[in-house]
Amino acid sequence: MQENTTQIANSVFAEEVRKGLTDFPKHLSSKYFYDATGDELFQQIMAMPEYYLTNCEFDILERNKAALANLFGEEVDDFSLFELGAGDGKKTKILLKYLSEKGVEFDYRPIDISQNALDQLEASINLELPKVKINTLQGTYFDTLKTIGTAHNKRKIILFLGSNIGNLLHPQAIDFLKQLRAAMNEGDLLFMGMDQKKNPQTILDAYNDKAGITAAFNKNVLTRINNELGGDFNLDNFIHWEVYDPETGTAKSYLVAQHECKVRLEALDLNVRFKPWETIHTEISQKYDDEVVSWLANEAGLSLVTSFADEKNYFKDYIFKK
Ligand code: AVJ
Repeated sequence: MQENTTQIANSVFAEEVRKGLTDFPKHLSSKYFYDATGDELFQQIMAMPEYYLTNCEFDILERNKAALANLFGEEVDDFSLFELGAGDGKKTKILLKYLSEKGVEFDYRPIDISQNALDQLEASINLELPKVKINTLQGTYFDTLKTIGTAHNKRKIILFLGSNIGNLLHPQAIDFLKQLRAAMNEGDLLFMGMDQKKNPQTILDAYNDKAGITAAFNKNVLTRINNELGGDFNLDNFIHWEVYDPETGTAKSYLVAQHECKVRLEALDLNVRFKPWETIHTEISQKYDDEVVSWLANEAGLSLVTSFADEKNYFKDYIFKK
């Protein structure tokens, strides 16, 4: 079963890579950054001083945990806390700890694409917060939304932290929010972290750190292609490049070929040519403001309940209802 799922996942990866590298201009999806190495690199990114997002959201949760516990538990005696893309749960543990110390009835249902991440999260929760009832679910956001469903018999609080939604272009984000809405009942809440527009230099620094961790993270997609699809990308021929458009709030990551080269992808029986300075677009990290957030919510049929910001207004967590 596990093997089967892996094979299907591999063939989706293979076909998306074929499509992306034969398109013009070339592109690869940022969801393929995350294997064991990519997870580790992302942990390092979250610990970098330039990557302000994590600290900001950590502060927001820390300072508002009591208010959040009230909102989540309001008028119900039990609820389920779902989390999409839970990762290591570092930020969520602030809430889990507070709720469990206050004796609030709830269960925690983290969802992640990585079974490895879920296993580690479950082990650490059992150790650090043994009173928290945890139920892990492996899968993509889209698969698991169906599982979350409207049939769930308790109030659902759906957490989607870290501005993970920023990987989606607005039309995709609206579509995703619509699917979330469809999984919600009256009274359910969606709690979503969304990184804010700010000084463009601050954003560029966060996505182009001096130590080169983000560059290594970006190039990890090429390493995966080399390892999993028999590729022979020379990583040194590619540079990490970040641009930010302050008008649209879109940060974009590229890998840029410094020299002409030919890459062989054995598993796809495919040869790919790069001209000098040809690009592969690998990620978008969208930045928001209140107007854009209201527009997205409105398009998806969600309404804004309230929001929480850090002191610098770098980052906001929004609460939506159906
Ligand atoms: C996990 C999508 C929120 O876009 O900020 C970090 C990923 N990419 N540095 C982001 C990422 C480069 C991150 N998200």
